Amino acid sequence: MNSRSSELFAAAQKIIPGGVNSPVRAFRNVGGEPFFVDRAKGARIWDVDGNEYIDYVASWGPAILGHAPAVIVDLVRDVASRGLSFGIPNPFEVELAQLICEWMPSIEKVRFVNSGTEAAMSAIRLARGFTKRDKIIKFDGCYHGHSDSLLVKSGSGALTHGQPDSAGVPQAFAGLTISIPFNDVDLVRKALNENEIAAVILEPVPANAGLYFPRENFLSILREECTKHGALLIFDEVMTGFRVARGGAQEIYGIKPDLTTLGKIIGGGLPVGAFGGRAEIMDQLSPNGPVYQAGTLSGNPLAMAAGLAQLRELDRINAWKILEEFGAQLEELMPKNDATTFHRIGSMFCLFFAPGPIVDLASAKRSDLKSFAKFFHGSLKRGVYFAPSQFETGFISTAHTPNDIERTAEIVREVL
Ligand code: KE4
Repeated sequence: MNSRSSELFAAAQKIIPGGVNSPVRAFRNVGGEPFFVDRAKGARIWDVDGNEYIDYVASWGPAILGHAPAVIVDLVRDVASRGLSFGIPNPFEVELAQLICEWMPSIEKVRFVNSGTEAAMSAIRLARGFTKRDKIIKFDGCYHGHSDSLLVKSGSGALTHGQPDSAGVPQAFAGLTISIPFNDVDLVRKALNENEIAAVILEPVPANAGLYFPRENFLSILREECTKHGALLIFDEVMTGFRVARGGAQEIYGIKPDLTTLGKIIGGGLPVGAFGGRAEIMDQLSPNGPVYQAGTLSGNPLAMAAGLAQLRELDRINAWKILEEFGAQLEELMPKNDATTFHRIGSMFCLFFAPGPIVDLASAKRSDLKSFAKFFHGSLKRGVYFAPSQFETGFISTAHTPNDIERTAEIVREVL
């Protein structure tokens, strides 16, 4: 019985909508009540009632080295003692920017913000300012944070105006976004032919509707088509950036987007986002150019230091090799049956409760959510914490061990 968690949740619900500060945490997709965290270390989380879990949510991506890695905590503690925020340039901003530009050559200049939402929102405004066009294309199932232009789903006529994907988004706004099924090259071509498009934004490896992959050549066709039509190609690598490879998904697929959005890992767990790309585009940003964008805490020393410590450590231990080994071990041990489909890239994975192939939101939505919910709670009861939604992705960290993964696979087999 999670008494302390229940008390806290009851109190939270009185003063915080849904008792949470981000909807997915409320367990609405799986039923039951969320637990409240007391502390976390490495691959482990303990809730306020003393229950211990092997964690595969990793704060939705940032905890790629596991929780509270000394290399980050020690540096943040030291930097904090010299001031928490200045609103004045500090050396860490330059160092982290240099590292990002070095590891992601498509990024010639980068600007830091405080969330992935802010990064995507700003990148869209920049693309509109640079191209002097208003319309954008996104893909059903791809999530780029909650800015109005991006909370849009396919319109009635797939290629006409999008429809709001949330109350409060004006139709006038949504109408400037065209949302298309992922992997549908013909519809993208048609949309680009029939409209003046400022940008095409996508997660190169969609991980917000469960995890699925671009079809052969999908990304290179997008690259060609955007170039042909003068639309900017924006890769949202908030999740995949520095996780699936040192240079992100763009390194794996060999595609150079015009702009990239980043977040999560580059903040080491502290609030962060970033967007960057071709210098001629980025120089349209204030104070150089006419596209305004700003932020009190953008580039703050704590998030910059935490991000630097995390990225440097990933490089020092060649984390991507370790993460690939752990991911392959989990995949190898996962039960194979025709009722479920297991997708993985590096340390990102998803177990769909649906037969394959799963290539877009529509196919992901065939998943049996009741079975997923039972799987989630069965695993949680046995000490394994997966994302509380079928439409999320799991993350392995370098702090997991082969034993953790073996234990996890045993529990998954038991629960299934
Ligand atoms: P934030 O504003 O939540 O920092 O980032 C938005 C965002 C942008 N782009 C991608 C590809 C993302 O995955 C996200 C945020 N991811 C979700 C996890 N599915 C955050 C979890 C949550 O909303 O609580």
